[in-house]
Amino acid sequence: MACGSASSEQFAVLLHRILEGHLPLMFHFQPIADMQRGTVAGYEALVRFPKEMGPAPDFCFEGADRLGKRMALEALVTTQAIAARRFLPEDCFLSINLGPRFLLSPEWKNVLSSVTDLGGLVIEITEEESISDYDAVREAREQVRALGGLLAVDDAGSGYASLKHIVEIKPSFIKLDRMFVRNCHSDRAKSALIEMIGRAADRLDAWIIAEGVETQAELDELIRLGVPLGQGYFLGRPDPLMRELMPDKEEAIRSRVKTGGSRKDLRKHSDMCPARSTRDAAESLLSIEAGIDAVMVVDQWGRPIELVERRHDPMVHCQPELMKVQIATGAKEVLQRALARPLPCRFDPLALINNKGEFEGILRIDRLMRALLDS
Ligand code: G
Ligand code: MN
Repeated sequence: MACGSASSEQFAVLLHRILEGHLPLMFHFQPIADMQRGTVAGYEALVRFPKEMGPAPDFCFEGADRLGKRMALEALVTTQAIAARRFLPEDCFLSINLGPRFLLSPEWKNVLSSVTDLGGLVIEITEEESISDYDAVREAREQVRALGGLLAVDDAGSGYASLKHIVEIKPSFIKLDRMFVRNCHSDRAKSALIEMIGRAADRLDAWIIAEGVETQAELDELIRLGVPLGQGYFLGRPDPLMRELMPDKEEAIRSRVKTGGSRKDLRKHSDMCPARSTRDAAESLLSIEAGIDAVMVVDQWGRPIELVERRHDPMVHCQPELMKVQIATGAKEVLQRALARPLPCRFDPLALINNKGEFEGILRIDRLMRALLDS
């Protein structure tokens, strides 16, 4: 048996028909909820093979592997998943699954050569295969970033390798394995671990996505711990359509965030700041608008690159190393990190970014200090 209920021969025939484009692939989309706002932040695309091949996609990929067709199958699935971005509601990202071996394969390079951008795409590196060449993975991460995409480490904590993946790959998202989430409200060891990984994520400017949220009690605990994103049957099942959250789930999040008083949102301490796509354009805006004292240079996906500020001496100052922070990071944590910078840039403003890595505003050290003193 190659996979599920099909015989080896049947499986090989079905696989061949898929790869030839004669049998369509289906996707289901599971919402990933913003656990501060009660909205959908993104969707994970989950491939669904024809029923006769068996129920679980993993078995089908393994079956394809045995036939020497895994890379071809991953290329097809990935290409179609990337194309599904056209169905995305505004301001949402699409998360797709990729094995590390595929990420380093010529087949992936081939997929990349046929796309012009990866804006709005998150690539989850799955944990089932080990990685021997992290340099190559970092290079692939940079290629993805240069095209506007972001990387995630999937199922973090499920095997010894995934923690190593986090340290080595420094992804933008860490998907916390559902093993940590199950009963996190009643198991202090689990909530302590979630908190610890959350703190590590803040330092990496990464977002945590809690997987496998199945109950209200788990959701409440995750919100209390300040986990920014969540996914699971309780919040929404995989569905052929990219659906919004049910109103009762939206309310479940919003009411908890209000009563819990744990809402971490740095936007309330931030200042608006115009953005331009080149340093020249930023400097010229400063020279003509006397009322503006800082302009952010952003890339084509709106991600901050450098801040150009009006100063008395010298007249214009460009930060060598811009510090970026996520909206849901605690103000105290941010200050501690900012003040650990070398003296010449210790008090430079920080760039606030959302979960797509886009620039939201600047954070000034004096405002943050005042907010903490007043709290
Ligand atoms: O490893 P990965 O996170 O990509 O796994 C996604 C799988 O997890 C999908 O097959 C999806 O159906 C399943 N899944 C999604 N939400 C939940 C959940 O709340 N509980 C469990 N047990 N499985 C889930
Ligand atoms: Mn996944």
